[in-house]
Amino acid sequence: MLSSPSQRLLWRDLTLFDGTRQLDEPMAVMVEGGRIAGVWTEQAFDPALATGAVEAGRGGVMTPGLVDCHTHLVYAGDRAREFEQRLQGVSYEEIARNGGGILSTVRATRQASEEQLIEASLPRLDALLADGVTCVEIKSGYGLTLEDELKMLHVARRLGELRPVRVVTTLLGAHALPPEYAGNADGYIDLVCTAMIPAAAEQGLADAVDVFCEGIAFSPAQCERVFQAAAAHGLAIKAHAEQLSNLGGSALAARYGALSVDHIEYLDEAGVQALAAAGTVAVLLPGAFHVLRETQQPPIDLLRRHGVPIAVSSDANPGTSPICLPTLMANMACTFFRLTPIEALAGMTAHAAQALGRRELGRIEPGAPADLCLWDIHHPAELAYAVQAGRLRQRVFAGVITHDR
Ligand code: DI6
Ligand code: FE
Repeated sequence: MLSSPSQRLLWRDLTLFDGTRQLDEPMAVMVEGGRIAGVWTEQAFDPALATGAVEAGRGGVMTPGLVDCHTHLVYAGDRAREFEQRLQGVSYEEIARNGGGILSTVRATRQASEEQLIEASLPRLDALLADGVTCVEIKSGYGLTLEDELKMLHVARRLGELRPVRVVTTLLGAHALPPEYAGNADGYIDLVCTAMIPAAAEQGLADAVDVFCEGIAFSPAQCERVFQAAAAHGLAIKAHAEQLSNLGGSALAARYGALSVDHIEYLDEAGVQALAAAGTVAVLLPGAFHVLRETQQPPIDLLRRHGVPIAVSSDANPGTSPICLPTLMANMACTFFRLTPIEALAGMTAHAAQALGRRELGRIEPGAPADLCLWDIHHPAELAYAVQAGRLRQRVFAGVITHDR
């Protein structure tokens, strides 16, 4: 059944993962007015509460709607040819230095109209939704001109109007150096700081600003200028850091109060301490680890020891993670990085929401927005254990059932 916003909905006999832990007892959950109205153990549930409510489901595993907190979902073209080159031994960095990689997607994205970008991106968004996503972050970063970056952000916002999903947008102007600025990275950073960030902020098109702090991208000093401009315009800060080498980008971002630092395979203990001190979330992107055949492990034990919240995300993008199956990311976070299934699920719900500065999401508790998934499985760990599309029985967005099998 699909429901209407005015209906009070009730689920009984649930195995519940609430965003941080699995509850021991069978649970009941009620939703009303777009929010979670109540969460009870079956034992404590008063049948009088069911009066006037529609029983929407019985049994199964309920989790918060998944939050995919790091994607590059909007782009044109594909990079299948580059995939073939990499299989023959050409490295990601070599391809980038020869004008391919991110810049090949930039060429295709600059040529695409907003309508064409929407048409290209919707199937990817639909794949995320079919696997339980109710909130997705979408970055720009394949335009690299003022106009094309704003075009990408505008498309991201429009995707959120076309589908029942919360879209959080991030300006990633400092993703790669566009060919027009070859040899003048500081000049390009000027453009990011004095044109892109002010325009995106003024037009309400970006919730956050991100950078790629890496040898093949921008230096810590250049990223710092971007952080200063973002802060001056009241935008949150995120960073792609320590993905291919350790430049100290994570600690720098943390000093600027970053919501998250992402990738972090090469992060060291000083960096982990900086995250802990700042309350910055560490976002793991196992899809990129997999596609790049990376062997450097992110410092999971150090993150645990210092109490840094760990999120897991798809990094859906045409180069390093052309994968739109979030539950596969939970599986890979466990198999590659030895997260427990519950850590991986927290990483795709409560901690992912924190990485977006949206702490009200990713949790099942009274008062929270009612974004929920009901899965046809027996135990939450199955979401990470098995790799299988189609396990989503119901998807609830803002208190309304938008998918029912
Ligand atoms: N790191 C990544 O893994 C993606 N961006 C980034 O800064 C890759 C983007 C791409 O190759 O298109
Ligand atoms: Fe990324």
